[in-house]
Amino acid sequence: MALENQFETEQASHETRTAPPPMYRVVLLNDDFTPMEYVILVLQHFFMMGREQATVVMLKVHNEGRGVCGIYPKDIAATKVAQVMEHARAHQHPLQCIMEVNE
Ligand code: NFA
Repeated sequence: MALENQFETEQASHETRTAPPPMYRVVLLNDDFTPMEYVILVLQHFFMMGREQATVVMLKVHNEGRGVCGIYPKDIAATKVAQVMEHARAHQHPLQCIMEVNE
């Protein structure tokens, strides 16, 4: 079926389109103990940032309490959170990483 005919067919049959699935923000939270250098390395490693962007995000978390690392489909966001939390745990840093729906 041609794409431009789908709307008419949906209207006539009282079908509705499903919304695209929501995206999720991965957010880092500030604490008083995790070293700044460690946070920069985490952002570079797990979020594919260069050193300069990673430093900007780290300082935003440090100064404002939280900062967005990236926005992803749900399963990818959940994997990033789990990877960061496990890495921080293994290195005995209290760094917290969460995900939240982006709307
Ligand atoms: N606030 C931490 C410090 O002063 C640095 C930090 C930044 C921690 C971002 C967590 C997240 N060492």
